[in-house]
This record gives sequence, structure tokens and C-alpha cells, in this order.
Amino acid sequence: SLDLKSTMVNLIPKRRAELLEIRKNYQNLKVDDITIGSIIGGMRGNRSLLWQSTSLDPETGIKFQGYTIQECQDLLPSVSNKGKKENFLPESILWLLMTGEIPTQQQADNLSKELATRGTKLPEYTIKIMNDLPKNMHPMTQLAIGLASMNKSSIFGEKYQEGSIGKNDFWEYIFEDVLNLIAALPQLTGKIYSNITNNGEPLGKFNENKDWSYNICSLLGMTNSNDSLNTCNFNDSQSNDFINLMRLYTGIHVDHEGGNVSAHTTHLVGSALSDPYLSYSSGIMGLAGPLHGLAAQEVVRFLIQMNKEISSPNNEAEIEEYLWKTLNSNKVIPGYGHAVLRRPDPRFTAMLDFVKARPTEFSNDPNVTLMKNLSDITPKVLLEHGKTKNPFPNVDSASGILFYHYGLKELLFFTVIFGCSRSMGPLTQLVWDRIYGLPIERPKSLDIQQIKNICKKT
Ligand code: FAM
Repeated sequence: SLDLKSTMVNLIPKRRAELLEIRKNYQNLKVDDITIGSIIGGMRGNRSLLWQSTSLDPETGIKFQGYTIQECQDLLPSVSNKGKKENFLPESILWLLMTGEIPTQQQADNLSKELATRGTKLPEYTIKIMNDLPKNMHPMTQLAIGLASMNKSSIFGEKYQEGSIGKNDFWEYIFEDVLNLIAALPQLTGKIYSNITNNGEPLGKFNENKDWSYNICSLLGMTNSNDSLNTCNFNDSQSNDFINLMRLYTGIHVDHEGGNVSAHTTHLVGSALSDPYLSYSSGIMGLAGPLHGLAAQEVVRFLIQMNKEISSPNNEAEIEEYLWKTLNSNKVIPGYGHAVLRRPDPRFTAMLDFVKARPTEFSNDPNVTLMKNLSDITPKVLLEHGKTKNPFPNVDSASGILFYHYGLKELLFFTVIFGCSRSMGPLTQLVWDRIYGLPIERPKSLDIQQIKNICKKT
């Protein structure tokens, strides 16, 4: 089928039967051991969540329905009718996440058009709320508020209140809400950026004939087309590069399996049958934390500060000294390490490849130069330091500084763009949670006395 919903409808019976079969035959099969260490250590490594669309391998990194980032770049459709290859569309990866199948160009184009049609306007009450927020309010708070406000138009919420739908049909209304939510994100993001940089006045126009990432860029005022209202200084190639950076960034941040804070939160809140707007708004609150989505901003601050204190971004000895100074004052090196990955993050490599493909654009940017040099020097220092399980760069090492290069200087805002992208994975899962009819999550907690009793017994 050429549209996403009918494709899903065709998949559902087989997938439901598959899960039913597993539940029937293997209900009591043991998967993992829970240790005292994992209870007090953030449940690291406990294999205890069902997550359909992505899986993170410590060595090879993220796989989207089994496809690596490189395979996605080779196989997923980009914008059609372009002579030269553009980055694949996040819409293509959304199709892949939802269905497990690589979309055809036509399917990707249809989904792109569907999102543009659904995303033409924000609800009036959301616009009013966004207008009334303090213009200097944290952008992630604005995003969470904007999303939560839209639960007023949740189709699932309305049908549930009416009592008119049965459990087997929940997914269909969740699906509608999910597509409407994802479609609204370019407008909401543009509104937040205009609040923090332009006193709430629009910076660009929504173009129904363009893709989702293009509309994020145009609403930020960051294309050189007529859709951007401010005087952006991009030439044609910079404008096109920035749109492709947005497609790349929002294409590779969609999901990082189920246990990370934003994904898990969305899934957990959704398990109470809170609608997708409330569930993802909660996920956004988690993404706002400095150890999660806010890390990209920390990296930019770190790079700028280091560049102020060293004589050149190519001075290896001074860079090393700066890193040791940071570590010795008990701070982390932002953009390095990962809870699961044990190799350089392939998402980082994809961003670095974007830089390498545009040497004239980036060679005179001292921050980008320092970012590249750090990726060689920091792992050596972190290894010698000896604490970090993964001394390699994660995606946040590169992403923020590239936005900064093109003129996005509001560091707190980067995570909003992360939030646009991250909607796709966790909300896909929310649709599948309801297809599978998964129950409310309710792990058992233990107090210290109960833990001590368990310890005494051994
Ligand atoms: N610099 C210095 N020390 C680090 C470090 C870094 N980049 N990464 C880890 N460590 C330390 C860590 O603080 C811990 O020390 P203590 O034993 O004293 O508590 C030790 O090394 C072992 O930690 P780990 O097991 O290697 O990492 P965790 O799984 O506990 O934490 C991170 C993972 C990502 C929170 C951690 O590596 C970190 O704080 N990195 C810097 C912040 C960052 O880049 N976050 C972005 C994560 C990104 F992928 C995302 O979610 N967007």
C-alpha cells in the first residue's frame, strides 16, 4: 500500500499473533538476573523492555529495524526530483520504524506530504499559550508545555472519554495523534525559536509542498528561500547544506532503543493510556537533562571556552592539558562516553562525514577544527584516566557545533531540535504498545531494609 496506515493495518494480524504465541509458550522463560548492583545502578543492562524498532549494539551502534546508519544512507529515499543525492528524509526512517520495511520513493513522498498536510497549522489555543509564555522561558519547557497543551485535541483522548472504542482499536487513534504530533513539530519549534530570538514574531512560513526538515529550517528563518522571512545570509549551497544537515540530524536521532530516558519515559507514561501528547511531553522533560539531550549544548560551551584558553585548536599539548584540568576538577568531558556504546558512535561518524564532505565551508571554523581534533585526543586521555567505560565520542560531540557554525547560537535551543527527531522512535513504539495491548508498567521497588535483608540471606 502507498500510505502508512493501510500498510500498518496489513502488518498487524501477523505481528499480534507472533506476540501471542511467544506469550503462550514462553511466559516463564528466564531472560536475565537482577542484581543488587543493577537496582542501585540505574538498571544498567537489565533486559526487561519490549522495544520494536531499534536496537543498540555496544560495538556497532544503533540499528534501525536491523539497518545501520550507513545502510539507511544507502537505502532510504531522500527528497525526490533532485539531480544530486540529498540526505535521506526523516519521513523515510519513520516509515521504516513503523513498518520494518524500507519505503519506496512514492511511499516516502506520500508520508512527507501527509505530514505537511497535517502540520499546516497549530491549534489556536496552543498558539495563544505559546504567545503568553515568558519569551526567555527555557525552550524545552516551552516545548513540553506546547505539546501537553495539544492533548486538548487528542483523538484518542476524546474517543476514550466517550467510551466508544475497544482495546483492539486503541492503536488506530494513537496512530492519528502520533502523526498529528510529529506533523506539528516544525511549527511548534519555529514558534519557540521566534519566542526566544524574535519576540514571538514569525521567522518563516510553512510550505505545504516541502518536507518536514525543510519546514523546520524555513520556520527558523534559516533558508535563503522566500519561506524564510528574516535576512538569512546563506548562499544557495549553504542553504541547501543546512537543510541537509537538518535531515541528517533529525534522521539519525530518531531513536536509540527503549531504555534511554526520553524513550522509556514516553513508553512508561503511555502505558497508563495517557495520550501521545502527554506521553511525549513527559519524554521531552527527560530529554532536557544535561546527561541526556542537553549534552550537545554542553559540548558547544566546552569547545568555545577551550578555544579561549588555548593558543590554537591544533595545539595538541594544550588540548591535553585542558582535558586533564577538566577531569582533575571532577568534571566530565561532555560528548564522550555512553551508557551502552563501547565504540565511537556511528551517529558521530555520520556528522563528521558531513564536515569532511564540505572542507571549504568548515576549514576556517576553529570550533569545528577543535571538535575534530578532540575526537583523536580525548579517547587517549580518557583511557589513561581509566574510569570511563567508553572513551569515544558520542553524537553530541559534533551536532551542536555544526548548528552553531550555521548561525544557531541559542545553545539551549539545540535540544528542541533533538526533541523533534526523537519523537519518531518512542511514538512509533507507543503505536506498537497499543497494537500489542501491553499493560501498564509497574516494576516492584525495594527499600533499603528489604535490600539489606536480601544481602544478609547470602
Ligand atoms: N568524562 C569524564 N568521566 C566520565 C565520562 C566523561 N565523558 N563518561 C563517564 N565518566 C565517568 C563516570 O562519571 C563514572 O565515574 P564515577 O565512577 O566516578 O561515577 C565512570 O566514568 C563510569 O561511567 P560509565 O559507566 O562509563 O558511564 P555511565 O553509563 O555512568 O554514563 C554518560 C554515561 C553518557 C552519562 C557519561 O559517559 C557522561 O556523563 N558523559 C558526558 C556527558 C554526555 O556526553 N552525555 C551524552 C550522552 C548521549 F549519548 C545522549 O544521551 N545524548
